[in-house]
Amino acid sequence: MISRVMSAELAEHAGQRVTIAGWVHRRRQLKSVSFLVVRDRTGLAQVVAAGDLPPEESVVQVTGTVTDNPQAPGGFELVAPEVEVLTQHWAAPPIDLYRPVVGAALPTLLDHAPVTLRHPMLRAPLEISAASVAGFRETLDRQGFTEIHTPKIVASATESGANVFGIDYFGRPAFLAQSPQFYKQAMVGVFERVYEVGPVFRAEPHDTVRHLAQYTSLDAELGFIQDHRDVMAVLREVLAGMIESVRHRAAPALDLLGLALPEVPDEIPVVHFTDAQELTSSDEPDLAPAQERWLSEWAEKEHGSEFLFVTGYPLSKRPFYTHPDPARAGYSNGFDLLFRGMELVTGGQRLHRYPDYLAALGNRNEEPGPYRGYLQAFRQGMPPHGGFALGLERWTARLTGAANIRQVTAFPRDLNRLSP
Ligand code: AMO
Repeated sequence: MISRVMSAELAEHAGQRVTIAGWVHRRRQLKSVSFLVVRDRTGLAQVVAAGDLPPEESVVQVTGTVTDNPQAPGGFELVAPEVEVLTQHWAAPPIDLYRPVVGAALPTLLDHAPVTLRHPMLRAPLEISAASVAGFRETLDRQGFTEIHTPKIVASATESGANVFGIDYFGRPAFLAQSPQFYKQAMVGVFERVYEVGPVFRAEPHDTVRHLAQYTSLDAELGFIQDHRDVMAVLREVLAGMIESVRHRAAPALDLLGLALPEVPDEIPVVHFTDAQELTSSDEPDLAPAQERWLSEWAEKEHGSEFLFVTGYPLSKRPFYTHPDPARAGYSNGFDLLFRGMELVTGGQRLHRYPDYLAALGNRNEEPGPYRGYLQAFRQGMPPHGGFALGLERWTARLTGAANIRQVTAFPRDLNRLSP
């Protein structure tokens, strides 16, 4: 390992001779003096240099004396430097990484993602995303959940067959998993409480600002619940834990983007689907994006909450594994969580008795055959259970105010994009 001090730690080394290493973020050659700004994973460090400076995005190691200068990033800079180029750059970066990104078209940024993601403003959402996942894990670990890893090559669709990618699996038809749904349920029979952070795949036929063909699903599933409200209570804790983790782990990213984190109310407001319809004067069996936006604004106005649960979706609009509402025929114990105008989470209570699964499939004119592997879990006793899935990219987009989910996804996959 190259022995070095990080740019964020310069203050601790005032007056000492230290070595830093990173990328040339910017060079500025003025008449009498030159500056080299070096970027490492913790931030930027200014070097007062002389003579020819290596070009932007070269990798350098600089040894110099730490001196205070209120105008330098972090209030300190390196003087009397020895600059060593570790790796030359081979081409100029497609955009200046030291200028604000305003004006650069999203396709250009995405086409050059391996370089443009180095931009501090484009990197910041990914730091927030990483901190969110750490908070998700931390919260559930504390509550006795076990992390699982389930196959992404599967034999059947879980979330209806329409948007599933088919693949050739050694000559047999197979699918890319749309969700770890069946496996997380099966693993409730093993661990009682499980979660997974992993990629899922959706052959979304439309080019929208909130759909990707591959996204990261934060899934949880737990047994021994009364009904979906127990799942919603766990989700509330998870959201609070994710936000706390972002506050602590991603403070520089929050500062850089000038973001305020949302408050999770002790009780997230809940509206039943039928009331949501009435509020939005709709008789459609599902909520359209415009209705979700309206309901979110309503929750903010009426309840001062940026989060809103919508419960009791019509059973016919939810996947076959959804538990019906025992008190209201035709409605389910499934819920969505809206956050800042968009569906962020889907969850609910599941069926847990084997005959109920056979009946639910029968009602949808589906054969149990393709689900045989899944249904095994229910031939043995399964506790009443439920869970949820949160779309990580949607979360990060809502937190950072990104209008398009692609702005917060390192290498998005969509209808048109397979590279880089
Ligand atoms: P659902 O299909 O609603 O539910 O997905 C759960 C959450 O995943 C996100 N999401 C997406 N994000 C980006 N691109 C997409 N194409 C996309 N599709 C969905 C959303 C959504 O709320 N098995 C159930 C979950 C469960 O009940 O546990 C499921 O997958 O944020």
